[in-house]
Amino acid sequence: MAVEDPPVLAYIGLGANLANPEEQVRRAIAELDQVSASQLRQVSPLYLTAPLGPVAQPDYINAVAALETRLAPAALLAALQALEDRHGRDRTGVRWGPRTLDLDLLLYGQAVIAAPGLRVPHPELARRAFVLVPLADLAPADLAIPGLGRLSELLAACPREGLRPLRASVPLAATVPAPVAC
Ligand code: A4P
Ligand code: MG
Repeated sequence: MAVEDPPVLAYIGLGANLANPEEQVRRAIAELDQVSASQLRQVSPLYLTAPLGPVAQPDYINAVAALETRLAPAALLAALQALEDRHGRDRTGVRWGPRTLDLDLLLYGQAVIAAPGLRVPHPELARRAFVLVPLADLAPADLAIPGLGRLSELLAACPREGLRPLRASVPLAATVPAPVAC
């Protein structure tokens, strides 16, 4: 297994909307710290977000974690997919359909990767408030997102619709029917 030296700071997007999503995400956060050659550095608050996708499905719980890792990108993706599998992830459904756990490699340091099975920065990152808002909870506002601009600029261009901190008292569906993509 390839090993980076010095370690790289990667940002991981977590999403779940099936089988007790909050528990799925909280457990996955603890499990990220167990990924080999990696240490969990920071975790955003959890957000309740309106689903983005082609089918009707429950609201999501989303968060972002900062993981310091010595794994190479492909090895890190494999570890994330193994973790999804342990959460019963069913990959046979429609793209952007409901899932027990989704772990996306959003950023891997300043790397730009365009391999068939791995694209970094994550291709949808700039269009998703449910990624940008929790990412901005952790990362500096002037973080450069390779090829896309500064985090603060992406955030300013993306309406904060369709998400709210998990503990907000009003149910999301009652107030935020709008899509979460921008
Ligand atoms: N892949 C390529 N690049 C990456 C990357 N940077 N990180 C490949 C992770 N995977 C990457 O992913 C499909 C393939 O993408 C993988 O085999 C991997 O090699 P998947 O997780 O199996 O399938 P998916 O998640 O349905 O597809 P995709 O295109 O990754 O979807 P997204 O972008 O993950 O979106 N609505 C809300 N509110 N919150 C959400 O979290 N998530 C999605 C899924 C849809 N709607 C959502 C949310
Ligand atoms: Mg995914």
